[in-house]
Amino acid sequence: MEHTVLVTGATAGFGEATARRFLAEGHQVIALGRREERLEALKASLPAEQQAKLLTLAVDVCDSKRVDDLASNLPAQFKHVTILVNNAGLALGLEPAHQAHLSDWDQMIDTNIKGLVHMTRAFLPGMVERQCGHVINLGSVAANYPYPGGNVYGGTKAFVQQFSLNMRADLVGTPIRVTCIEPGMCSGTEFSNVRFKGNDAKAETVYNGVKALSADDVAEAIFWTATLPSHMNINVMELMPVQQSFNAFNIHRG
Ligand code: NDP
Ligand code: 8X3
Repeated sequence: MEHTVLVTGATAGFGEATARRFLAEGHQVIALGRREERLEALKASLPAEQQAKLLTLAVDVCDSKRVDDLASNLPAQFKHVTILVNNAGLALGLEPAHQAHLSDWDQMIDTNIKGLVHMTRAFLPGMVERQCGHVINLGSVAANYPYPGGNVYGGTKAFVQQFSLNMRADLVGTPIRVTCIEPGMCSGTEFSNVRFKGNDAKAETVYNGVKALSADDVAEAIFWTATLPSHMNINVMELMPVQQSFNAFNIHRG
């Protein structure tokens, strides 16, 4: 089946790689992001037959009015979205909770939780009506393993996991699928550049000596999940580089 895949945060990282993956397989893609010039560059980099299957929309997922109206304002060619990839998201800062910036917390909650929820509410009714759809949410290992400075970021991703599972509970009896993809350390995206607010040298050090996941690895996981036989649902997929694992409990002895 030819899908129409809406990917949020398609101007960089996982979202861009996911858009490219689905386009390369002949599917239609609606690519969203705030940076219009990146969307234009994505389109310009594609062969003509893929350009014809790509709709780019400069949308801030925190603009709830725009998001709520999105589904009813799509051109006819793209209006039946079959896969929604809620990927737009960010971490800001790594300070402990008592020193973190409240504005950073607000932006993470507005994007990773409220943006994702509004996108879902905008597109899910059409999927249920047409009895066809898959919502794929980008969670994180940060939902499952606390780490210092992860405070609100990890909290938003724990929300994404539980919201995904609760949607599965609501949608049983329909063919609609819901998946939460939870990557660990991934390099080659703008995630750490954004977290460290443009301090690219600091962002680079995060990945020193590690063969981390790549955006293409995550796009592959998303594509695989989305193209499994229709009776199969991946509820949660956690993936890490082989060089990443867990830590022992941190005991402070007084
Ligand atoms: P990038 O920073 O490379 O990409 C993030 C994308 O989100 C960009 O396209 C950005 O586009 C978009 N975005 C951010 N805010 C908004 C907004 N308000 N409205 C619309 N789009 C927005 O990050 P990654 O690709 O690495 O991460 C993608 C997702 O995966 C995020 O949800 C992240 O939390 C999660 N993740 C990342 C991991 C990693 O190690 N990289 C690991 C686990 C999960 P623009 O600025 O143009 O709007
Ligand atoms: C991104 C991975 O470990 O930086 O979600 O939180 S981590």
